[in-house]
Amino acid sequence: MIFNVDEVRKDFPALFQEVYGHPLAYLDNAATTLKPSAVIQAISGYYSTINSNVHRGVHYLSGEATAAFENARENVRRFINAEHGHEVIFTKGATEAINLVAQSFSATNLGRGDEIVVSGLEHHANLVPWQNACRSAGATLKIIPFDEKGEISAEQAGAFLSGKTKLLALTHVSNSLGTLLPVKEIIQVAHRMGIPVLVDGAQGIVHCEVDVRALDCDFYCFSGHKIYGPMGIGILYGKERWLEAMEPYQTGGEMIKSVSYQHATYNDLPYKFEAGTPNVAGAVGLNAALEYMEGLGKENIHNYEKYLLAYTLKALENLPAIRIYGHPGHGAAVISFLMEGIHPYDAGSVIDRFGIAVRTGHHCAQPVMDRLGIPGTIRASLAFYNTTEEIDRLTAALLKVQEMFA
Ligand code: 7TS
Repeated sequence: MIFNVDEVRKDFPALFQEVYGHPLAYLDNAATTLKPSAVIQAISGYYSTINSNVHRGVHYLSGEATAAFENARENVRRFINAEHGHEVIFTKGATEAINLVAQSFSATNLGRGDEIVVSGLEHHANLVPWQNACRSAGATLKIIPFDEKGEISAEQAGAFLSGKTKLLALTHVSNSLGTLLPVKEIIQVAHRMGIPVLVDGAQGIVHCEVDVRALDCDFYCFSGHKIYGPMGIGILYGKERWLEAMEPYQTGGEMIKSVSYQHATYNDLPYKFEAGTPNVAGAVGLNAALEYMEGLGKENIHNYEKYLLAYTLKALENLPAIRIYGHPGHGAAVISFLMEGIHPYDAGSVIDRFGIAVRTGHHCAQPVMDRLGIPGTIRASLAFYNTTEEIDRLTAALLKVQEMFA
């Protein structure tokens, strides 16, 4: 394997700490990833020198801040292969990006009797905003159920679309079960019916090669902090024609062209959707994260993650009385499981004492857990800095849990 994980780990200072006397094994990457030094230095460098507002002053540092911010936008554009830089909107995260579309798109496109369709696998961030949009418009929210493997086929998805559907919103990769949805095929089905599609890429951008033009999605969003960048910055990609036709999400400074006491005209894309002082340090940090990933090679990263996922699944499958939820065959590096007769919270607290960070609970996907008839799961989510030794420590801890609760 070309990927030298021991070398890569040196780039992540947070890995070198002890928790309860054990070296940290961080397996909660779907919640947020650790940051490489390059990102930490980029943020610190921004505040140590440039630290100016964008698009405003004529002074030197303001120009530097604007250049850094717009350079970050251009690199995000390239990273996801968007056609135009102005199709890339900075938000504070995936949640804000989805709320932006749910409010602005719905304001002009959603009416009484219309329908929004989402998948049954969604994180609350791609469900609750649509519940609200439908309630406000008098529209109906329809849910595409997932099968017992946690999967949804393009055919199943298509059956829920109709002439009433105004938008389909679905996740690229499920954060609770790890399922990788066939989004490209689903988008083709929706487009044949003239229905735009929003893809929640909060997990997908991390584990998949994302090309928004090849996918032909109408919207794609993600959070910086899940892709080794800082918290408080995220991206909404939208096709120009949709963004042009949408109302601003928030109003105030930056997003205007001219203002009188009674009226305002709005700025062009992307600024129309970026009211107020943006998170410039966040954009600079995100840019550093994307450059860092490209330096390692996205393909190398994804291959190593696949290897680690296969290793983890095998290790877990070999343990007694364990049930894995979701279908590992079409999964990304997120594994949800339960141990027979043991509540996930009990297991999680014991595992924590071994310095192993996993998430337990409903993973902000309560309807998924309801559908499975379980209170929650234990979730191990992997990143390219994790090792097989850490997985071995996890399985040893799980055996301990079983011993304790036997
Ligand atoms: N969509 C998906 C698929 C997610 O996994 C998350 C966060 C979000 C949206 C929201 O992202 P945010 O950055 O705006 O909060 N998922 C998780 C998780 O799985 N554990 O903690 C956060």
